Parts: sequence; structure tokens; C-alpha cells
Amino acid sequence: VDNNQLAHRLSALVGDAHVLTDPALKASYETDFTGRFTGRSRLVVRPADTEQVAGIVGLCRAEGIPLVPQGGNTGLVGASVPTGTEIVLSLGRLTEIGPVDEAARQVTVGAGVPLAEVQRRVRPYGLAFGVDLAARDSATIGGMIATNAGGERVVRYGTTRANVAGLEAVLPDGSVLSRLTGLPKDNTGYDLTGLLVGSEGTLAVLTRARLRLVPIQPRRVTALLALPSIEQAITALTAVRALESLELAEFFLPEGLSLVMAQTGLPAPFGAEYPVYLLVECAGRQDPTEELAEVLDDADILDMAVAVQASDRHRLAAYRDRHTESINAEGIPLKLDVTLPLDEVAGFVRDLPDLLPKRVRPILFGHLAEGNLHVNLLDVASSDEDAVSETVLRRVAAAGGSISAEHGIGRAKAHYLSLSRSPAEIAAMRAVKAALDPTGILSPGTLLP
Ligand code: LAC
Ligand code: ZN
Repeated sequence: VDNNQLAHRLSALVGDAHVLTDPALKASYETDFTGRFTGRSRLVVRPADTEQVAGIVGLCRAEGIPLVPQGGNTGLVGASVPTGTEIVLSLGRLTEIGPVDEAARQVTVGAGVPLAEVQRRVRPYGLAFGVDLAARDSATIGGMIATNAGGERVVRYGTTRANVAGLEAVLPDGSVLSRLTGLPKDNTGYDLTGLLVGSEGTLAVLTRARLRLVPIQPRRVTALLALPSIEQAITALTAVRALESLELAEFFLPEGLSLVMAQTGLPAPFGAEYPVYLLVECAGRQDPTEELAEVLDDADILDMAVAVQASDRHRLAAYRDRHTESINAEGIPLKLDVTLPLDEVAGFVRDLPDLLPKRVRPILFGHLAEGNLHVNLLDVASSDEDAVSETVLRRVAAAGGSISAEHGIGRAKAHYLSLSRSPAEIAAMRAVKAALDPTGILSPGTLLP
């Protein structure tokens, strides 16, 4: 079918207003927010519900038209950006939120609901979704599940996988899988929900999710610690991990802090610059300030800012949260997102500059409790990108780490998958892909090259 016929048939399913063929209207769906991944799509289609999604997928399957599902387009590995032959299937209109089940502590939401909207909706019940991340206003639940997003609260609540009780999804043949009861005990065969979490749009189009919720911990303290080294930051982290109330342990370095201050106009947090910064937050039913001070008593802390009021806490958190946007303002970074065993983190940070061409500026920050480093490289010549990525990712793999901690594989890391996965694992993944999507219409080029 040519594009006009396709647009016509899709319009019959979703309405004229929701099939975008005008290049100006399509543009924001064709480039990711860092500007690194960009491509063309045949058109963009915006269904309103599961039935319309099933209709679109069925049509694409019948006509052999590839499609790329897209949520808030905040992904960082190019998994939801088209390359030319696909249509973009935007889930942004699937925004229904069901009643909050207080007894089960669950809620069913549409794939297109932004994270911040879920949090707003469940807050009056004293509940929260356990996953939180800097892109909360745009990132959608469907996209977060497709990437198994991690974020800043993993140390307490786990990744998205641990917070999803069930899914509804459209398979490439147009059939609908629905597992939304959220039963905490349900041993009836393969865990299809678990399989689709982290599948990056390659196995199914996610349409709804049953989310687990956690009680809001009303008393909160945030502290920004200045430390002499990564080793000492890990010692401090080990100390705070003794606390059940620990929700967040994020690190950043002076180079990143300077960019954030320059971009945002925030004042320096301390009178001097220090080698490493660790942002920690504890929350409980009782004020955790005292227990935090207690466990940090022996740590080698050079300076510290502590905040209890929400506005003060948010000001401290901003030094960390605003890293991504501040880096983007400097240029299009080469982004690597790796995990290392904790005892390898300091050595990696020390060795990194020697692995890079001289002019490259590494900006590191991330989730220290998981050994998850966001390696942002500015000023990498485009001819050096592949070599630089491979060198750094090989170093990570050699240290027993993972080449993707939380952003996924997407298109960006597909060629490096074998650094983190064995031939047997990749063969098993290919077999699953072939069984569910035999003609390969879903997100071609993502995850499995
Ligand atoms: C963060 C995103 C980049 O941690 O993963 O801010
Ligand atoms: Zn992150």
C-alpha cells in the first residue's frame, strides 16, 4: 500500500485527526529529546484505546509494514525513533486511570499516562508508585515498562519490573494479552508480564498496566555530602544502607556540578569544590534525620548540607536531577549507561580518561547504590563514536559489569549486546522474537541487530 492508502485505512480506524502525515507535525516524533537519534517515519498514528491499537497492528501485520511504538519519547537509546520505513505508533492518548485499589495497593493505568500523573492521582490515598526518575513529567508508564526503567528509588523499591503486577498488550498478530488482575499469587505458567517488561517494543505493544503502589513515607530528609573520593563515597553508602529508610543514593562529580550551575544559575552548594558528591534521601513514618546522622558518624565527610523542608530538599536534589538537561545544553553527548560491581567503580572512574581521545569531556553521575554510572561524553568526534563506545563498554564488561544498566539496548547498543549476553542467551531471545513476531514488524533493529 502507498502512503495515501495507508493513511486512509488508518484514518478509518482512529479518525483523520490522529493520523499525522505532515512533516512538521511528525517531526517531534522522529527525533529523540537529546537530538542524537533522528529518522523519518511514513506517518504517525495515535490510537485512543487497545482496540484501535489491535486494529493498527493487525493492518501492519497484514501489509508487512514495520512499526515503532512510542511513549513520551524520553528514551536514550533510540528504541522509539523510526529509521525511515516504519510508522510511529504513539501511545500518548492511552491516558485512562482506573480506580485506586487501596486494599491491594494497585491501580490500572493506560500506557500513555506520564509518571508524574500517576503519582498525582494516587497521592491522596497516601500511596506512590515506587519508581521515580528525572523525566517524570514526560516519561510514560508504557515506555518505562518497555525499558524496565530504573531511576532514583531502586535502592528501596527495585526497578520497574518489581512494581508491575500485570500487563495488557497487543501482540504482532493483533491479538490482545490481558493479565490485569494483579493477583499477588498466580503460578499458572510462563510469566508473560515479566517477559514483556524490558522488551523495548520488540515483542508487543503495551497498552495498559496494573501497577503496584507503596505507602508514602511522610517524614523525609535529604543530605548532600561532599567526599574526598569514590572509595569514601562507597564507604558512606555502605553505612547508609544499614537504614531501611534509605530511598536514594546518587553521586555526581565537580565537572557535572559546574555544568549544572552554569546552565541553571543555581548557587554552589558549598564554599569549596570537592572530589565527589553523594545525594542521599531517607524517608519513614518517623523523622529519619537522626538515624541518618548516626550512621554517617564515622564517614569521611568533608562538608554536608541537610534539608527537611520540601522546597529545600528539592533544591539539593536539583544539583543531581538537572544533570541530563545541562549536559544536553552543551552539545549532543555520547551516552553510555553502565553498571559495575561496587568494588570496580573507583577504578573505572580513574581509568576512564585514559580510554578516551584527549578532547573528550566525560561527565559522570548516577545511581551509586547499584553501581550505575551514566557516562556522558561530550565532544566525541562522530568518526570516533563507535571506537569510543566499544572501548568503554569492553572495559565495563571486563570488570564484570553490564553495558546497559537501565536505559536498555535500543538501536544504540544493539551491536554490543554480545558483550553482556552469551550466544545461548541471544539465541533464546531470537527464538522468542521469532515466535511472537515472525515477520519482524515490531521495532526492527532494536535490541537484536
Ligand atoms: C537519570 C537518567 C538519565 O538518571 O537515567 O537521570
Ligand atoms: Zn539514571
